[in-house]
Amino acid sequence: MSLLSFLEQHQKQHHLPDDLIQTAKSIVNACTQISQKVRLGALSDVLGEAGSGNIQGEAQKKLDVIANQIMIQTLQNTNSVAGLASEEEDTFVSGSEKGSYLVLFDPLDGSSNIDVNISIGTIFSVLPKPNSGSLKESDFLQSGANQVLAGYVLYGVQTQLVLTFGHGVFAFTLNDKNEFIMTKENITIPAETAEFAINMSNYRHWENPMRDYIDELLAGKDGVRGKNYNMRWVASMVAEVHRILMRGGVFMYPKDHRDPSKPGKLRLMYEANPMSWLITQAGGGATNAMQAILTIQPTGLHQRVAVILGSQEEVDRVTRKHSQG
Ligand code: P6P
Repeated sequence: MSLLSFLEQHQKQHHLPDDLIQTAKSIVNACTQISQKVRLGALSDVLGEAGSGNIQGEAQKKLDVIANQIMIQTLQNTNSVAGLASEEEDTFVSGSEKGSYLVLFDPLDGSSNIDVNISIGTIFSVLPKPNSGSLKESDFLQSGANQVLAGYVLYGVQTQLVLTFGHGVFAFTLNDKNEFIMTKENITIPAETAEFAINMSNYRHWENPMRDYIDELLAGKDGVRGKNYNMRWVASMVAEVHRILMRGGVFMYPKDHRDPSKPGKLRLMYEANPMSWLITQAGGGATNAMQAILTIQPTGLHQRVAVILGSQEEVDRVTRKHSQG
């Protein structure tokens, strides 16, 4: 089934507004354009540094800037989109006065992987515009529970779109005609897993409950967990989340002591919230080690958060260890 046929059927089945479907199509259109840039790499002069930085204090890659421009230009020309917020923009960008939706995105997540041809992705989150009248930043500061659409496009071995409107998680693969065709439906995650993803080089910076949890995994079948675990770390959240949706696992980017002002590395609004909604829609769990991520009331567009997400049994164990202190 094509994405267009799926959207038509899903809209009828779940009474989704026309404007939301239009917003989804516009996001996918932008990501298809990004995919065409990404896949050519050096052949289209899109690799390397842009020579600029963003509000996160990060050096931008050329593709970060290109992907951001494609998302903004496409969404600003979409009547249903009232405004957008990007990881690469200091504040929000206004869209159509007639728009009903706010689109928040990380245009290209995993940028450190671009020049070495490892999977990267675009992450998006859609919220309803809460008030009539002129848009303000506080309109974006809604908890993840308010999302009406979320997903990502993974530019990997295949280009895959994964999304949810709150009625299950669906995956689509881009074909040689640049059309997305559904390849998985109603994706679910196993509650148990033997695979974890974390950047182990930060071990010395973690709080004790996180170290204790990881020590248990490393002890394998000789320890309290009674089974051996495998580890993966791609340094691209989209690739990690996709792997977990395909075969289970747990992904962690915990709070650490390197910068006490930052409760984590990942951004709540356009990384943690959309990915947490996908994972929970697929039957998994997602917390900041203390509370469900989707219940966090945002205080800033670019605020960071600790992220523990994936197979429910592991997320529960990490969260329990932190609540016991
Ligand atoms: P580290 C990419 O920069 C990102 O935001 C996520 O996609 C990824 O999971 C994480 O940071 C990687 O962080 O510290 O391992 O480079």
